[in-house]
Amino acid sequence: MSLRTTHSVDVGHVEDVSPGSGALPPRAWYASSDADSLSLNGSWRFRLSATADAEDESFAAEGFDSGGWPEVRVPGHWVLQGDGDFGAPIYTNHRYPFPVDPPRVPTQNPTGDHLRTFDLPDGWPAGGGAVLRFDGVESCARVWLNGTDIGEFKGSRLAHEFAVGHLLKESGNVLAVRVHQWSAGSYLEDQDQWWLPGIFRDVTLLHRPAGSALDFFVHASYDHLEGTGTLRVDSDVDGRVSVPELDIDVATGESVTVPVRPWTAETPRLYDGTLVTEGERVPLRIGFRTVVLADGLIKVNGTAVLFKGVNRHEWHPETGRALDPETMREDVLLMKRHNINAVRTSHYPPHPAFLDLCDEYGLWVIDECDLETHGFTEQGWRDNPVDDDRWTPALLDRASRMVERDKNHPSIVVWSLGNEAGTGRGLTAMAEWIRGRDRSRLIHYEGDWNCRDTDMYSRMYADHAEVERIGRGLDGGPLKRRQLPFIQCEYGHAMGNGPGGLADYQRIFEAHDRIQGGFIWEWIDHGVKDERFGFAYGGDFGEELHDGNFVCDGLLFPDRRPSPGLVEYKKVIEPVRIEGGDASGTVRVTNAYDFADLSHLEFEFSYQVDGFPTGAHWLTVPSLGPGESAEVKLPATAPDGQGEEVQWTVRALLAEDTPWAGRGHEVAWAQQTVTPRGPLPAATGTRPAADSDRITLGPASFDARTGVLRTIGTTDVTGLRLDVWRATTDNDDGASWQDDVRNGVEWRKLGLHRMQHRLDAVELTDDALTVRTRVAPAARDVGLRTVYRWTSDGTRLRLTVSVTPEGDWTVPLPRLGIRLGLPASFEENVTWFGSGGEAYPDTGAAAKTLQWHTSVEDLQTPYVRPQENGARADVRWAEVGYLRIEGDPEFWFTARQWTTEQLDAARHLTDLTPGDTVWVNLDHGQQGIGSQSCGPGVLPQYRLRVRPAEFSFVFSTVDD
Ligand code: IPT
Repeated sequence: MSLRTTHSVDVGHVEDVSPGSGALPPRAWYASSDADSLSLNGSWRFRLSATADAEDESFAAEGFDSGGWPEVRVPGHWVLQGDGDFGAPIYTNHRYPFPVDPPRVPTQNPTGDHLRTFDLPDGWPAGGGAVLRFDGVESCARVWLNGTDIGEFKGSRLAHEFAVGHLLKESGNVLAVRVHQWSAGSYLEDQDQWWLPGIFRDVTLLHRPAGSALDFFVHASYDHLEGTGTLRVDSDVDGRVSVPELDIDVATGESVTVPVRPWTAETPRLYDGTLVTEGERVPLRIGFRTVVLADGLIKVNGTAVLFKGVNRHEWHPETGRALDPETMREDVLLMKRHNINAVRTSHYPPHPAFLDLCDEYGLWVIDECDLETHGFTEQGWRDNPVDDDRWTPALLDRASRMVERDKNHPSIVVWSLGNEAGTGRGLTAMAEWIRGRDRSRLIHYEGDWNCRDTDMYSRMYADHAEVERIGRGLDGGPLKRRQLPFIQCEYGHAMGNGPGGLADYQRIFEAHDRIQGGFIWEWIDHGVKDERFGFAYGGDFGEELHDGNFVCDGLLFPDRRPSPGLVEYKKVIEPVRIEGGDASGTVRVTNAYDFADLSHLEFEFSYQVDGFPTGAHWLTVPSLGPGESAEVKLPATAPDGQGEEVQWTVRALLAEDTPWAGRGHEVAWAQQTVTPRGPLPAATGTRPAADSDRITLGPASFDARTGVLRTIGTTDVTGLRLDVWRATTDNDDGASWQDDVRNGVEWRKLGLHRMQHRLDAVELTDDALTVRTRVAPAARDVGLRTVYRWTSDGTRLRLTVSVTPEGDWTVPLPRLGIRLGLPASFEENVTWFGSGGEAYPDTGAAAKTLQWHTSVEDLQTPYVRPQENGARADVRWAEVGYLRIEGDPEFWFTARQWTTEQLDAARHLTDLTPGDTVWVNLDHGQQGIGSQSCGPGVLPQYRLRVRPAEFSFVFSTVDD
């Protein structure tokens, strides 16, 4: 049943499960070489109504006066335009933001009437037909041209075409599109993202000359044993296919086999060809490759591939899912530059131009259908459309629109039926249809744990131990599944700080053939640029239901700046492994590509003393084939560090410019310490002296009553004391549905954010000032006996902190170290020898240890929801303003212009403003990060267990 009133506006289709009516059958998406086309993007007149039937259809008639209407940009989402006059975005993860009563939708159904007029350009041919193409409209549209109703459609991220030649006029054409935010289609589009109505992809008028190509299917396979490619182009309209470079000139439908270079994501060789029909020339970009399931593995051109992938939603912080070509290219370039070789187009087919870029630059693609019904999980999957035959035509429409539109892309190796849609006959019908149409690719769907419909076993967020079991074939399951390869279609939830544990996953992936890699969730934070907050997330628009910052879980910040998670991933998946070799001075290099040799790389070698480079050499590495290794002699002998640490660094760099990065771009690297630094000075011998309210010890002064440090040289120091608290990360807090202990929640329950420091004694001896304390939360009997022992040699000040736990600690600590406040003027100058970027125990693979210099401001990582960030690992020494700190052992170094408490309380970056103190944390330990915001927590080896600890720092003053 759908809406029935006496009112005459026709809205029956909105709540109809059918995919629509009036559109042409789906076909390949291509740009003709010679047929005319007219972009109808641009400024359209716009009227927003609160309900689907508020306004009659007279606006679609010729001569309608829309003079008073405001304008919207097409492609675009109206809720992101109009300065709030056009409604606002809504973010929910899986809950439908409307009552679940399929296929009914709310009466309050924002409806945007879009109107524009256009003239045919001069020279638009008189003969032939014309097609009006919509590349994406959310979620349901009815279209009129020159007053004639030409049809309606759903399937937001799929192309829909209408034959309109008979309706076109030379000038004054009136195109009217009524778009409803909610429709029956919304039940099939419950992806975890903002709900963003509008005509968000291109609108184009295509001239279709008589005899033009309709639909065609390029079959280009590769025989890796023979080194030949076989090409056959099946075309609805007969014609010829030529590929000049290969001397190919054959009729459509005819096969030809010639020697070729294959297409792979690593070597994306494309051949330019042309399909010529009587009325049209269509450029082809042909990549020869063969995808099969063989020996239980996904093989391309005979070789098993390892996906080092990401899940990519389309996102731009200002235009939402309306992406310009530059943004799409930027995504691809960023992926290539970060060693990513695969994309799952979560959770819908992307703009077709993105797939062209994947063909061109080389990325394996899992193209996913625009289908998710996740919200039905709230009712135990009852009434799930994928298990209800009434919806099957809509599902098949979506499957066929994906396959037909995208079938000519060599980059697509797998079709995915959709995401999180439970199980049901509709999915089986989709898989059967796809198999019938395209046997040259494999089928994926994560929800099908028995692999009834799929060619691979796929899971999301399986923890390390389970992946290991799957790798070893010990996971059980039906026979069919046991014979299939495994991928993690989502893992490494990149929400806020993290994800942790990626290197551990990668080791497992690489250890077992059955595991063919994974796809990080996800590529980019979907923060909405917002004057109030910098970037807005769920709840910032006053939504009735929302899921907060769960929408910001990408490897890129919303403005596409790489987060430390992306830098980490790049290192973890690097395609060349460089390891310290034997003691005689060698380095072992292994080619971890699946197809490419190493001839495109050159290897730079250098020594560093105290983290400072001493000049570079080239390392001669043979052009190893995939999987091969070599032991290479170091090109120089190590310098004498004279007590300073000596390390080497090897960097694998692009030897030539490539389309995605220039010569010198770093692909992989490794470091090794050759001679460790000498021991830190004991810094003893000076006697502490007390006068009335001060104790002096070498360069330092202390409060005589409390034993608290006041100054070092001329530098005022405030609040130096033990610190165990960090502003919990999204991964510390975990997701509410997680069964495992969520540390962030436990920590707060225990009171670790409000530790009290009880002073037990201030003791002066001949060579030390000792301050004894007990640090513990109210209401609990657990505590940390903490002793600060200060000594000096006259110029340097040494602090040794000893921590002895008391009571029954059942959770790890967030951090263990000291914090201290320094003058705000020290903000500008920070130098350290340690990891360059942010690093925590399980996110430190990319921690390149050198001497670095920056400001406190630039040490911050701008997670959209503020949280613990910016720690530098393995720090030997740091200089903040005039204060030098050396650690024994190495420490984690963090500095901010606000306190941890302020960071913890902030909801957006705009809540944080610099105060008059630079707060520095010097940590002996940090709890790992894990991925519990939607995955496993911190692995045992990265937990900061509560146990006795002792660590020292030596402070001195830097000369200016
Ligand atoms: C999984 C979804 O597939 C994805 O769209 C996203 O929501 C992700 O989680 C979390 O950010 S579903 C989850 C319940 C495992």
